Amino acid sequence: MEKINQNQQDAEKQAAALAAVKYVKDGDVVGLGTGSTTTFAIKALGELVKDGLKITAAASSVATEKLAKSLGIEILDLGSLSKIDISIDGADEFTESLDLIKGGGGALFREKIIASLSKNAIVITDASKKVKKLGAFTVPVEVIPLAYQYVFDQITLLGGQGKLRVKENKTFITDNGNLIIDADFGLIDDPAKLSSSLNQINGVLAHGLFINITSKVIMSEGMEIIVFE
Ligand code: ABF
Repeated sequence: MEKINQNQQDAEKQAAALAAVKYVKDGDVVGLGTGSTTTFAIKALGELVKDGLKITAAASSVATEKLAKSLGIEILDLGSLSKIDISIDGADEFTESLDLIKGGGGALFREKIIASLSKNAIVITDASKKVKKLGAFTVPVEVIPLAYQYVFDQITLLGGQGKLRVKENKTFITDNGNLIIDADFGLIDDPAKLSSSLNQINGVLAHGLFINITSKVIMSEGMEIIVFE
């Protein structure tokens, strides 16, 4: 049963990815996110580039950059860009009001910069990511290492339960050399308020609440594509 579900979920991710790629046109600067759903989109873009699509891209992680380059997609220096035409990225949770939790893969800072620069920030997901209220997925908070304990304590004062992210039995270090605290706030009644509170904590580089950033969410459910905007 498990295998069938995995194949079904991959088919949904691929369908959402192909629907998003249709928005990309010649001359676009494309923001590329991370995660398995976005990987389908990057591979589809690679095929289109092979067939003559003229795009350049900015990558939200070292892994994304490597994959894009291997497919012949020209990568620009994110720090030099003042705008991105369209970005395609995934999410861990989303609501119908386009509030997201992202950062399960640890690339939330560059993902947030790319989405913030994008005229059209598209998020692609399978149906499992849609929620009524954010919060079942913990909120990733990227922390400058020397501020770790201070930020941990501030998260506690905000009512969150923080946990230092560990991967393969080692402390997870982001592409930017920082730590991640995964903060459990329970179901979040006011994501915008929590986002603003987290933004004000000195030592927080970024957090995974994406509020008023996303242009549309393209979700696939079974054979159906549903666009929330
Ligand atoms: C990225 O991809 C992250 O922000 C998010 O955690 C992850 C989702 O991955 P997947 O598409 O594999 O579920 O967008």
